Amino acid sequence: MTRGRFITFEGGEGAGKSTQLKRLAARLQDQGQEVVATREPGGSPGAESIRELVLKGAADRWSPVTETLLMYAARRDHIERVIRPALARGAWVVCDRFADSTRAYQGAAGGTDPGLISALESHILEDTRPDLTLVFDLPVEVGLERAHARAGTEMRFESKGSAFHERLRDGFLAIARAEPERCAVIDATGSLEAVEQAVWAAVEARLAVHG
Ligand code: T5A
Repeated sequence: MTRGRFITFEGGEGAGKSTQLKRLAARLQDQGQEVVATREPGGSPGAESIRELVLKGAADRWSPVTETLLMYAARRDHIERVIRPALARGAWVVCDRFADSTRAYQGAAGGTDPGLISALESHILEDTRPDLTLVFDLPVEVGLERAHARAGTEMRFESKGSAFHERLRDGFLAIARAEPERCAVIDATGSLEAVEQAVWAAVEARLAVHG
């Protein structure tokens, strides 16, 4: 059985990832692929319990290092129970946020030692690495406006100041520059249809979608 493909969606708040992830999942299913659409933190029952802990409450409820450890505890459970089994049976896994969010939120924006994050990546991810990462980029104020306009999701990271969100944006762009073979930057300022086309173009160009 050929291993499936692993695509991650990354970017700041309100970038449009969740919306586009659903559209990509539907397009891949139309091509006859089995698709597992999932998210972080969360994606497995244990990791969803950790999500409740880490995303609720005051902005300073957890320190960046504690957040890093909670994200990685959730991520390991998600990898073991959902991502690896799906890839092993040949499914395409599309995941709303993954390890780059820890690098950007807890690392670049939060100040956690990059050495700790790299060590966790190598011990916890092992060979479960994305084949393609779509980095959704847009000005901070546009993303926060969109995030505030949609109801019902957690607010803990949105409530950090604009300097935090600027560091976050720079952090994601730095990851994309450092790993251009894995990452594609998507201009997230366009219409839903324009962004969908940009996502599909990146997926078709880099991964064998058909057959
Ligand atoms: N986190 C996560 C860490 O700190 N470290 C980690 O390691 C991980 C994995 C997750 C939080 O956890 C943090 C980061 C996050 O703060 P969440 O609620 O899942 O929390 O937050 P987000 O992933 O940021 O989800 P958002 O909903 O904020 O952003 P999305 O998914 O990028 O955006 P989406 O699709 O929900 O769209 C937002 C709004 O904009 C509209 C949509 O209709 C929606 O109303 N929209 C557009 N409007 C105009 N034009 C477009 N092109 C649009 N696209 C979407």
